[in-house]
Amino acid sequence: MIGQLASTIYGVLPAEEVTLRVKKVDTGPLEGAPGVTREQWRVEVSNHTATVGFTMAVFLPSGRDEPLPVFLGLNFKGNVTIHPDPALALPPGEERGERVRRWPIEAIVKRGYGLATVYYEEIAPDDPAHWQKGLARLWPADDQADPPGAVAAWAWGLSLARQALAECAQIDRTRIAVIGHSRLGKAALWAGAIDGGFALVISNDSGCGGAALSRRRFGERILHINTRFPHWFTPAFAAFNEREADLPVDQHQLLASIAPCALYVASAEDDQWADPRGEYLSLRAAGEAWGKVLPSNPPTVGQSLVDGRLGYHCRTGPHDLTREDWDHFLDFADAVLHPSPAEGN
Ligand code: GTR
Repeated sequence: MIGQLASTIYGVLPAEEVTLRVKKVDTGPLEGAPGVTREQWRVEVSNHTATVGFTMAVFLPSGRDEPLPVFLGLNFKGNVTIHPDPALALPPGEERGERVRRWPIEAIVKRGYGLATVYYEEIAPDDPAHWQKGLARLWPADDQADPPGAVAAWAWGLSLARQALAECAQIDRTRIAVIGHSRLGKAALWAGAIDGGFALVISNDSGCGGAALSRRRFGERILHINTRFPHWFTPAFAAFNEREADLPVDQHQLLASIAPCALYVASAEDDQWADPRGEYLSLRAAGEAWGKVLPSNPPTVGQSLVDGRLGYHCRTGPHDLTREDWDHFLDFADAVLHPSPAEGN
């Protein structure tokens, strides 16, 4: 199944041997957040031709020795935007702390998790002319059949970031969750499919090319996405522009290929572009891979449905990653990753 998803949609990752070098370049208390330690890691990925690096910001409960579960996600605007701490320094030009509301670091840490994040354009610039200037520099230049696109590059970056985290004594390598919103939700899902090392995959409003069924032809369609973002998928995907019925695979098979890892899909009611119903039906159709039969209709808006290692909610409001979404994710993660919350919580 993964082979067909790769050849039709995401592209086939070259079988490149790479080595990782991880260096902690900064550590200290997170400003204004008692009990949280900030770290910045430089991760260098090399093969025989080049070395490409990225900076991962890691937030951990201070003074804890036992290995912790951790959330890993790419961010849209730079590590500097997820918290106002002046020590966070990437990339230049962005507004410090501008995206704080999407990353409730203190709440996550209080509940006994770490959080790790990388700026997605450091993995692959989101630009049709330049996306290959990131990690894709490590891929061979020769024309391969079904070459990967930027979503696959972001997913590969998540997999490498997971491997870097797995080497850290403070992190429990068996309890790493990957989370992504929107295009980064597509990348999180593909990361969960190609890398069996995650314990939990969370897709938030990932829509077309993510959790939503393409054959429903609702909201964003393959023609839209391939026209606006010609660099996201393998070129062969464009053959299905306005031909969804002919697709040999659909997105429930992407979700199914994540099994037996725990999976949570989240939608937003006003985000019809991402087809909330299509996201739920896709999860339902994938349920068999976990031995689950989910109800025919999604749960009431604002409530979550959890059945073993599968979860879903649709909240009110627009396309976004909100505190309400995180509260559901944390409740689900508590059930599948069993953190030990910080004392006094
Ligand atoms: C939209 C795109 C969606 C989604 C979103 C995002 O423009 O149509 O597929 O990826 O961007 O990532 O914010």
